[in-house]
Amino acid sequence: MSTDPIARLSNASLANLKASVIRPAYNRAATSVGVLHFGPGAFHRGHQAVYFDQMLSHDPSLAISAVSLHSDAVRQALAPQDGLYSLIEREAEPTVRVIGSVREILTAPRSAEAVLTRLADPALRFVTATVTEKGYCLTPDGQLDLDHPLVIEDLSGKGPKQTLPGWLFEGLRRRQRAGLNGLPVISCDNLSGNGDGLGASMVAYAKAAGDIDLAQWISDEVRFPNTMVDSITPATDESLRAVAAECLGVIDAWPIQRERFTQWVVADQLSEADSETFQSAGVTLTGDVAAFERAKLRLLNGAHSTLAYVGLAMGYESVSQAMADPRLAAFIERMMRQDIIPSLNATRGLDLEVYVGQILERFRNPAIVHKLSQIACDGSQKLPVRLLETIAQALAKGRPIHRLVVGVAAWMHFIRRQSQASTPIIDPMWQRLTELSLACTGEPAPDVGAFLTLESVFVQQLAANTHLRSALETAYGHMRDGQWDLALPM
Ligand code: CS2
Repeated sequence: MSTDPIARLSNASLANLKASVIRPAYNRAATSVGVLHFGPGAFHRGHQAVYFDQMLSHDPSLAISAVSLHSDAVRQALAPQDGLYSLIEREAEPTVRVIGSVREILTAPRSAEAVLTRLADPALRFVTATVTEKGYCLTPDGQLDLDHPLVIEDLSGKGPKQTLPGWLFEGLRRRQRAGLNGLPVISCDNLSGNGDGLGASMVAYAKAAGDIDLAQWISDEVRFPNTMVDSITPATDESLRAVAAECLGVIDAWPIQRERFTQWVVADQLSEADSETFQSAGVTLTGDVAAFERAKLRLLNGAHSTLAYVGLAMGYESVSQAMADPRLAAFIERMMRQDIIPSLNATRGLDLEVYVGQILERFRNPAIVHKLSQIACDGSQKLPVRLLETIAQALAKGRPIHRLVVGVAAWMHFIRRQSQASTPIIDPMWQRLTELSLACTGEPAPDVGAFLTLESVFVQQLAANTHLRSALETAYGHMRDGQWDLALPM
């Protein structure tokens, strides 16, 4: 074990780490880059990069080139560590492992040519992405937003690209012109039909760029499998860095923490060899991703967002703390079982009632401090797929919505409180949300009416629904008055 207190995690210190640390089970020097990932944030490094770390024992050509679209922070933290970082599974019996799958770290605006060269590398096998919901520049109905300022800039061809579609367009165009094959482009974000949406976006982008031939090539040669991704991954903080230093015996500038549970479901569209490699790492390949994806987005993420906004209003800071409130926990469980499960279809390997129980147990994990404020970010991008689709379906089927609207009403209060306390709203729509909520008075009818004008959150059919408006006003009024017994209807 290194006794040098300032030693960093690196190839050189790997052999001297504490014996309890799990190290890469393959020879890193013998690996080569076969995956380019856009958006190497905490979730990627706690999820797909860990799966590829396991795959590397099976196929050494699947190391990762991690490409940040904007921030240089990941490169600054991990380049001195030869791309190595630690993953701490926060359970009653924690484990610490060093992940070696990231071999190259690029920050796109600084290394545009290197990114495009990697995208056009004949040895590249997969492109993956975790750029969060806002990174796809979509309209409310899931199409590429050609009026998005960054998409307009990328299509103008001036300066380095700024969006995922922009970079993918340039890279796929190089592959096509070099006579290379297409390759699987795998979205790993919490979006409904994430692969279908990205594929349609890429064709639309190529057509908007005037390259009809490339649009056809993308349609014919590039696969965009839908996926579902899941592992609760709280943001890294100083306390985690201290835990990592203690466990490793060296400094890791950016350790990752997550729960032990992890799941990656990918549409069965890979080659036989790649399917075997993915399955060797525990990836589920299926023809019915939609069932898994909708269940996860609506049950886990829908409950998460409801817990975040209601829990913050009730003074809680973390998921497990909010779940320790018996009334709130009972409300969340009833909403999941009574209101969300009826909107879903089970499928082989997915028992919805069992799945709800597993999610609630994961939420209660006392070893995980998952901040409600982290989940509360980007609500304008999250609520449509997590709660509003379920509400729309319930309205269409005549099912109750009085529990489902609670998270939406609580989001409205959250935005109003943030604005009126001059606390920054972390959301791509922060300007519009600030303007709108500063005019809110707490009166349910005008306030709810104002939020319902947000067309990129509430599609017209929902915004015009009087039953929804009335249910939101009722919930909003109870919350304003702190009447939680009424605000959390059982
Ligand atoms: C969370 C998700 O921050 C959030 O919005 O709901 O990141 C959640 O932790 C993951 O989807 C779990 O797989």
